[in-house]
Amino acid sequence: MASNASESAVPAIAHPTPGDSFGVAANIVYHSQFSSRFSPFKFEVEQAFYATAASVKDALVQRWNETYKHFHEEDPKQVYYLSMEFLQGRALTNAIGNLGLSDAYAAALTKLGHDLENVREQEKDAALGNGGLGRLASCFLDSMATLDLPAWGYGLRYKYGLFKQIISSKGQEEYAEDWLEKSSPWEIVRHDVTYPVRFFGEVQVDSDGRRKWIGGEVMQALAYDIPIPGYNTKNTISLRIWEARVPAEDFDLYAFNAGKHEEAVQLQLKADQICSVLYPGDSTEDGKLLRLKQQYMLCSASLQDIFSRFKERRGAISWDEFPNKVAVQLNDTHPTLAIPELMRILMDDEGLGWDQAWNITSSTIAYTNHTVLPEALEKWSQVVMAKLLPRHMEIIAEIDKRFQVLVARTRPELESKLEALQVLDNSNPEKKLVRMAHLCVVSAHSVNGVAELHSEILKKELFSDFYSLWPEKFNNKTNGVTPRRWLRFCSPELSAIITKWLRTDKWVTNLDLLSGLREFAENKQLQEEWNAAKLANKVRFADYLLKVVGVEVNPQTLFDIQIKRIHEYKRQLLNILSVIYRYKTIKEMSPEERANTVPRTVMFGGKAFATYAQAKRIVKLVTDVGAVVNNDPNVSPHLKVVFIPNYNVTVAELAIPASELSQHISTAGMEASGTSNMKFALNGSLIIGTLDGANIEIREEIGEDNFFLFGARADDVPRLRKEREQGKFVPDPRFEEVKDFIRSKAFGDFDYEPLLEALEGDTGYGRGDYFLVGQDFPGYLDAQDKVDETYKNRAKWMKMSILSTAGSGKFSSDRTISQYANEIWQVGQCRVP
Ligand code: 4GP
Repeated sequence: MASNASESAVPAIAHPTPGDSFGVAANIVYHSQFSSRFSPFKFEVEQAFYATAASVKDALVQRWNETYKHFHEEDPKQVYYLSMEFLQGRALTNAIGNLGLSDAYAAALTKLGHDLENVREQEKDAALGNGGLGRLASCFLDSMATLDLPAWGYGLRYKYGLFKQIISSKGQEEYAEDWLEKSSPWEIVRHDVTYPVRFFGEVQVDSDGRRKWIGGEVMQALAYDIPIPGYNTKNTISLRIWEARVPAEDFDLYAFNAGKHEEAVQLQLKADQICSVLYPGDSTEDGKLLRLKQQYMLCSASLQDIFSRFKERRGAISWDEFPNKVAVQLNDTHPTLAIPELMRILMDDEGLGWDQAWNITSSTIAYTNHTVLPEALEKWSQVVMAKLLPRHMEIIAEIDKRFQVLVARTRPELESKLEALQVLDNSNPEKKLVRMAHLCVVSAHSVNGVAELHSEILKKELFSDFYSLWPEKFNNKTNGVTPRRWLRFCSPELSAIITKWLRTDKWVTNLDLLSGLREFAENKQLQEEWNAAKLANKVRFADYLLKVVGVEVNPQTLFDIQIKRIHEYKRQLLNILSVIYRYKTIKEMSPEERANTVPRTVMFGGKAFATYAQAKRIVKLVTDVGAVVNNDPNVSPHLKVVFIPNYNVTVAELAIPASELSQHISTAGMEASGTSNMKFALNGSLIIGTLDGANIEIREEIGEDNFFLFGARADDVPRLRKEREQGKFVPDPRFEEVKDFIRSKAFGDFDYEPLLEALEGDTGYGRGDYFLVGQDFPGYLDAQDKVDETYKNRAKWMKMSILSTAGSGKFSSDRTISQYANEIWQVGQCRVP
């Protein structure tokens, strides 16, 4: 019988859909019985979480299907965001918040004998990221969905993420973080979406001269989709993460049955390694190879997916249409292999010539730089690359060759610098390298930095000669953060106050409206409400610290927080040295003088990269100082020092709303942007900081009177470093005093000498205190004094706090993403009706 369209269409399923709290409760109960993996006789909090998540997922999947159906029908240009990291955190609060179902879910759970607060605690953070770049990617997904952009995120599905940080008497220890232990309730495994991914092998030339990459090791990439709902819209997009695996036909059953068990599962083991951890150690050759495999897995699978979608929508393909339908954004250099991979597919698989393939590739690809730190600018060995990806190495070499020709032809005056500019670094014949950032800059149509200062540094320093070649490629996109997660949901009390005073909740999607708070900044009533909300957030965070970290902190003290990756340039060391100075000062005070100080709780959180010894020493110093200070009965009522272990998105969601002062104190010119500075300011936390990254723009927006500024300017840093090297620097006596105090073993006998020496001698970067801690120390202490003075004047502090929030409108990722969409991607809205 001939089938017609209506017979073959998928029938609509009558699901218990969440609407009112009764419907929601019924849906949760349904999932607790039919789709949860716990005993049906119990309905404990963990089961309640999984059933709730499954119920929310119903709503998400429905919207998600409608969204991609709509995209398919409308066929707009789509953007693909490729990133090795997505630091998603928990999803439940955000999902029900964006769906507008928070109240319905809270009420439904109450009916079922549970409490939404406790239920959400059950969720593990999806920690598929390391730091700012990964969290930015997650904020961007939220904004892309909210702005109704036809978009996809692409990443890898690491089994263990980065690592779990445990603080012991040895300092930081790393353990595998098993976020998938009980599986993630949000993922949809897509057995219908798999692609082969090849490694090694060789390049063969056909009789017609076409090059073909064959042989080697072929694995399979399997897609998992995580739905990303927009706020106040049906649009729900996807974060598609790939898992490497081996199809059954590659399992060597003969070898296995012949007793060669290990041999039979070799390929599976290799596949498992690819998706084990984010940033596996790369000090060994194997480690390097593994990282490159991860990067290629991401690029190859994602591009095949993009091609398959492009082809599906276009019968007779005009390849020149490709850039009108596809925009690919590379989140830093980790997905750079997308460039030669796109060239390879277009030339070898689709038969295009070099010029056509190159035009398509460069009009499609855009690159964001997130750091100027030399050690983070990836360089790969040409030998390793040629072995693992022989065809890609050929293409990269050809790109390099053509780049040299172009420079010789158009800019002969640059020829003396050519070696330093080339994609291939052949300066050391023993160690020839590929400069991934140069490959991006040469190939992409857009290169952007993430804050104004950083983008200027890219143009004037890091990529200055490229800038002179292609000024039109370079642009700035100051970062932003999603106001949903970072204010509306993490601080409901403050949000309610904002909505009340602005008489609208439209600020949640139009953050500029926050400026309306300015006129009330001195209003006593608002100040009182503001203060009460901040205090409630402090109490909530203090409860968490007691429960999870086991430290008691007093919510009446000034909450001073520095949370970010531990790095010398971020200068947690400067912070802790000033804390030590404060400790000494308080210790030497009379009881009357002590009573007059502003009591503070100084909190640190962040992970030190597993192989970064100096950063780990900083963690150890903070915890050692905490142990002494917190146990000193004379000082601890006035000063406490807390290291919050295993800093992650969930901790940030508690810490940021509770913070009154936050530290963004990097050496000027080194922090590309920073995004936690934006989250803190948005939540009314005052900033103590340097003129670095986005601090500069934040200060402009909230007003310089509302920012505790100190430190050298980026322009002065090179001269100051030179003077430091030449021995012209005279340290402040207080700086010397603090170092001597550590050397006196006041904080135990751990060997801090390498840390202290780096403030004087060789840091490994060059001679002497490269991060200018000594230089900025006195100015920092002065700024801290100003903080104390200001805090004593509550009305003034509250006014500054309100003005910080009021001035944060610019730092919404909605603004950032609109700029990417209009100025780089040329992608417009596509809203599900
Ligand atoms: C970070 C930068 O360090 C930070 O300043 C910036 O805000 C963030 O990217 C997002 O743009 N870089 C990284 C990294 O996370 O791994 O390079």
